[in-house]
Parts: sequence; structure tokens; C-alpha cells
Amino acid sequence: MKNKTIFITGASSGIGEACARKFASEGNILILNGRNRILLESLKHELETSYSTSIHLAIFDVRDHEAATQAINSLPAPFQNIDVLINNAGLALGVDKEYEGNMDDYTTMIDTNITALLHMTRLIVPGMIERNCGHIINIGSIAGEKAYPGGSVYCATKAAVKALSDGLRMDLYHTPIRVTLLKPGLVETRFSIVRYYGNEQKAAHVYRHIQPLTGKDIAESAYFAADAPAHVQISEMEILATHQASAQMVWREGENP
Ligand code: NDP
Ligand code: 8X3
Repeated sequence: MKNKTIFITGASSGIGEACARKFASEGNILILNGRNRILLESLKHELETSYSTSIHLAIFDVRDHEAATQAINSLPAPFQNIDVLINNAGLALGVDKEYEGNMDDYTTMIDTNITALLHMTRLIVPGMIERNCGHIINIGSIAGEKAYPGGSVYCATKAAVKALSDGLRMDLYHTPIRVTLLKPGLVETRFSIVRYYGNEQKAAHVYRHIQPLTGKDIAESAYFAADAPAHVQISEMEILATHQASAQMVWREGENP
């Protein structure tokens, strides 16, 4: 696909950043959202220098509904017709037991992973319906399939992303607009560093003795879904590292019996 307008939330790092690279390298124009202006400006410069693309930065916290509404309503003309929305911004905080964790962290996960994703959908999909074309790619997780200890709230948010994706697909099935849910397993990004509140050692432990996925692997899947012929809707893709069989079943070289 070429010359499409792609909106990516959480594009300053990891999977979102990799999606920006992939879709830009294929000749699309991008609206990149995130909170870190310096990282996003540097990504914009790099991509505009390397590829035939043009990038608009939409710097806001996705939990700030007023800022999100203002950003969407004031997009410059070339960026107004969004073809693909990649709802990617998200996070996990902590690995505490459900009854012991920090309520503020729970609220942050719910507000970011569920409410903000829903708000971006609510803001952008009506325009897709008017134009009779569009594609929403939600970044869910294998964590949304089955909860694991210490992850109940994060897992619940990703189960909600699955329900929101399924419901949206049903609400749109009379239109040409497609809805794709990507459910990655272990992807080495800043995800675990954020989850462990900046503790890089604990984060590295998550990816020990296994070759994890990269943001690029997930970006390739997002692009595959977006690039499929118009009559093909990739509804879901679960993408795991080869030595991973479920969120908790991970074969680690030298550790397993
Ligand atoms: P990263 O931490 O590398 O990237 C997360 C991105 O989301 C960053 O750009 C971050 O920006 C942004 N973000 C977080 N909160 C907000 C906010 N309130 N407003 C705007 N942007 C925000 O992790 P990943 O790339 O791995 O995560 C991307 C998505 O993939 C998440 O939804 C995650 O749940 C999901 N996922 C990740 C997996 C993994 O193993 N890594 C597996 C399955 C799914 P900032 O730096 O400003 O916080
Ligand atoms: C992130 C994948 O398994 O760490 O969504 O929850 S997992």
C-alpha cells in the first residue's frame, strides 16, 4: 500500500515506532502520536529524510480526551483523511497480586489501554464511515486471552481490547472498514522496563534465554493486515516467539527440564 494516511498512537517507542518505520518505508504519510516530543521529532526527521513520506506530529497524552479531540479536529489538510488507525499506545505497570497492587497504576492501565483506545476509535471511525474506507488495527496481547498471576489488571485491559475489536467489527460489517486485532506475545521493547518502573535488570530477565519478538516483527504483521486486498479482513493475528506456547509457557534454553 502507498499514499495512505496512517495514525499511530504511542509511536515514540517499540511497536509503534516500528510501525512508523514500516508504513513510512512503503510510501505512506503518517500522523505520529506520543508524549515525548524530542523522540518523535527525531523520528520524523529520520523518516522524512530516508523515505518518500510526510509526517505530522500529534503530541498528546492519549488519556487527555480534550487534547485528543483538539488534535484530531485540527489536523492539517493533507492528513485529515485517516485510512489506518493503529491503536498501539499502552502499558503494564507492576506485577503485584490483584489485591495488593497500586490503585493508581490500575487506573493508568485502564485509562490508557481501554478508555483512550476507545476514545481514539470514537474520534476517528466516524470520518472513515463518511469516506467509506478505513482500517482499525488494535494492539491487543496474548495477555488478553488468558490471565496470568501478577497480571490480572493488564490482562483484563487486553481482554477488553479484544471485546472492543470484536464489537467494532460487528458494528462495521455493513461497511468496507476493516478491524484487525494483533495479539503479540513476548516482544522486547521498553514494555518490561515500564512495567518494572525503570528496573532494567528485572526487565532483561523477562527475555532471558529466548529470542523474543521485536517491534519490527509486529509492524510486519500490521502491514500485512493493512496491505491485504480490500475484500480480505484479517480479524486477528496472534504472534508468538517460536519458543513461546502461551503467555506463561516459554522454553528457555538451558532452563527447562
Ligand atoms: P513501549 O513501552 O516500547 O511503547 C509504548 C508506547 O506507548 C510508547 O511510545 C509510550 O510513550 C506510549 N504511551 C504509553 N502511554 C501513553 C499515553 N498515555 N499517551 C501517549 N502515548 C503513550 O512498549 P510496546 O511497544 O511493547 O507497547 C506497545 C503496545 O503493545 C502496548 O499496547 C502493549 O500493551 C502492547 N503489547 C506489548 C507486548 C510486549 O511484549 N512488548 C506484547 C503484547 C502487546 P511514552 O514513552 O510517552 O510512555
Ligand atoms: C505483553 C505480553 O505476556 O508480557 O502484552 O503480558 S505479556
